Amino acid sequence: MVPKTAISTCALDCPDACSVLVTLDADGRATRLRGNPAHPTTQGFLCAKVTRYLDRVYHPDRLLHPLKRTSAGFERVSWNEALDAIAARLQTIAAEDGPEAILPYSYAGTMGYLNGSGMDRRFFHRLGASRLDRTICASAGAAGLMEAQGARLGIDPRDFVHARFILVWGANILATNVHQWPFIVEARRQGAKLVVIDPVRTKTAALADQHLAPYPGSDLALALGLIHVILRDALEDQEYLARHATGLDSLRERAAQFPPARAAQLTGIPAHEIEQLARAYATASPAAIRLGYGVQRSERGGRAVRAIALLPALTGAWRHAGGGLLLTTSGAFEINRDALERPDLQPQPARVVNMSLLGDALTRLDNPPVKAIVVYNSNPAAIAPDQARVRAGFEREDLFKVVIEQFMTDTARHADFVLPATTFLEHTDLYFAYGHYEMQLARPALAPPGEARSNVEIFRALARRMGFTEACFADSDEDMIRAALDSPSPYLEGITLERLEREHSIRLNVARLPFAEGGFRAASGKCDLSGDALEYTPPVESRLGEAARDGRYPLELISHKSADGMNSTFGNRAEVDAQCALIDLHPEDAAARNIADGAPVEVFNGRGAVRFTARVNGAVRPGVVRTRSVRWGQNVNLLISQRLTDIGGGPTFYNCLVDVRPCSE
Ligand SMILES: Nc1nc2c(c(=O)[nH]1)N[C@H]1C(S)=C(S)[C@@H](COP(=O)(O)OP(=O)(O)OC[C@H]3O[C@@H](n4cnc5c(=O)[nH]c(N)nc54)[C@H](O)[C@@H]3O)O[C@H]1N2
Ligand SMILES: Nc1nc2c(c(=O)[nH]1)N[C@H]1C(S)=C(S)[C@@H](COP(=O)(O)OP(=O)(O)OC[C@H]3O[C@@H](n4cnc5c(=O)[nH]c(N)nc54)[C@H](O)[C@@H]3O)O[C@H]1N2
Ligand SMILES: [Mo]
Repeated sequence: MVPKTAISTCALDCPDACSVLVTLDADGRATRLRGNPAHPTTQGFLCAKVTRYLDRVYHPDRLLHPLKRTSAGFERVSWNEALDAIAARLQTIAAEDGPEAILPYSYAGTMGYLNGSGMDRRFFHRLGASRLDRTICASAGAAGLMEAQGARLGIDPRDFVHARFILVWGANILATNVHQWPFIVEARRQGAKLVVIDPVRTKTAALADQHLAPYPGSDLALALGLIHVILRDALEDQEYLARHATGLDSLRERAAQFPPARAAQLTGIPAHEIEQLARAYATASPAAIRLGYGVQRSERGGRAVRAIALLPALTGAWRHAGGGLLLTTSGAFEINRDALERPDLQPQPARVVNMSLLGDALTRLDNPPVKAIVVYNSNPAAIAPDQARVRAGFEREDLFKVVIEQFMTDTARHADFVLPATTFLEHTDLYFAYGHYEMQLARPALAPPGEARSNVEIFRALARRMGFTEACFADSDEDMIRAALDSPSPYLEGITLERLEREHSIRLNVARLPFAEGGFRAASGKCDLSGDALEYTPPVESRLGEAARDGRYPLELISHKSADGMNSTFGNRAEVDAQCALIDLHPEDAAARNIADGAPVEVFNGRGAVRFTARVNGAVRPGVVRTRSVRWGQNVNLLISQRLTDIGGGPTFYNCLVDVRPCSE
């Protein structure tokens, strides 16, 4: 018999949002995952971690039944018992402390709308729970991009083939966005030059024509240095600017303060290299910038993104196929959020809690204090900053904890009830993407294992037990998809459930050249160049910042993503864990501390100390150390502060001062 093939969509939090072909045997068991060759960006291949995703689906440690914590450990209970007990406890807390004492906590464990921001949102809105500001990843960059462009749109990833100059800025394409890489390879085959700006010599940086390594969090100064040279040498596109931009004079004033010599002192990149890069970028055409999220995980990150996003407007790069900038495509997915999430169900607008400040929320927040947390699509005990405080919160005996999970994560271990969740291969969902413009629908390819249920089913069932009688709590998956697609946005015109059932993946109606003729959506309708807000002072927690003055923690720590991991999702895999246990030091820093390659070390600052194995190599410059994130258990986030970004309320994972000392095995 010919094996059956199902079409699915990878739901991991990744720009590529791949279309996946699932081979099934006669018993309906999946035997293989492949990239869909018919999908315009997946192009027939998957990353290494998703190629092996079936190991996760069929892993012996998959959670298969609801569990309840008892003094003797976790005990298996029925769904009825678990849901009844959870509903009763939430009702009591809502009655005694007010519903804002209940906090939902979720991020992008799945990028599906239904399981990520569907029935769950309806449930918490109706309950009147605290609302979660989902800042942990991209909110600073989104705020910066919105200030500049007024829209979270960018170059179609496929159009990078047309570029003749590609600037990859704070992005590790080969680790976190591999489906972008073939388009860059093709452009280079046709003569394009590739420059990477990254404090770390990543694999992507090592393969570039040129690698510039600024000090962490100094990108705003670098961008202003580049703008200085472009304006000084009159390399701007005056015609484009006259028609599609405002605020040039104030940008000119700001950039005047950042001559290459000053930018060099602030960023650690030699002045002549700044001059050279500015000229190369501004005179090449088409010139593409692939901006990653690395830049915006720092104290000046939001405004750095804003300044970088001005470059293609300044040079008129947006006019050309393969010119412009890509940070995200997510702004094109203008679904009907109100219909999907139903904020109108709130009894009154509830308070908002910033997810990046979870440690404080669980240990310091008052009026009311958080008395219950319901976690799904996230592993905050591992991934949130200031881990000691987050853990102290989860260890509170008076905090009622519900965790919906596929595996027994750090967070799940703390739970009063653990509920088993399906994977993307086992439930229906509608998917957006942040690295391409395809909307996708995936139906279950596999039956759920054990008693696992989708988030949608779980919140539907909880709503029933709470006595929520609104019709939306009885919506089927199809009802919810139709509600989401029922949007006045021209981008979604003609995209229906029926078409998605047939085609699986449909490109939104976004122009291939989104800003060639203006089309910016900032308040002025133009690209906002004004430089007033683009003031640069070094991040507090950086080598030139206030926190470095006493010299106690002289090293800047970056904890970017691991190629084989997905934040903490694969933290149960030994090889991912082993990678995240390494810390790279420059030979000078290692020698000064008597640290040999392979030695056990402690990385520490005022927030705590974490053990790693030292790697002494050329991955970083002196003064910078690097680890990959995020492993389970005590990890790098113990060292990270809860300080927020300049705009967008994001975390500052990549502005972190530490020192390193040898330790015994
Ligand atoms: N394999 C894999 N893929 C993933 C993920 C994963 O964990 N593993 N995570 C997914 C998620 S949640 C996201 S948000 C995306 C993010 O994907 P990326 O945008 O690639 O994000 P990061 O790995 O955070 O950072 C990218 C690069 O920025 C660099 N960087 C750090 N600080 C600075 C700085 O101050 N300036 C500059 N110029 N560069 C800096 C880092 O060294 C890193 O190489 O990837 C997604 N894809
Ligand atoms: N030091 C440091 N910390 C970081 C980062 C960093 O670069 N450095 N990156 C930050 C970034 S960019 C992000 S986005 C966050 C990510 O942090 P999280 O959003 O917590 O992401 P993951 O660690 O991947 O955890 C997702 C969890 O969701 C579960 N899951 C997946 N699908 C489903 C489902 O359908 N239902 C349910 N109930 N659960 C599901 C998975 O099993 C997994 O445990 O981490 C942040 N933390
Ligand atoms: Mo992220």
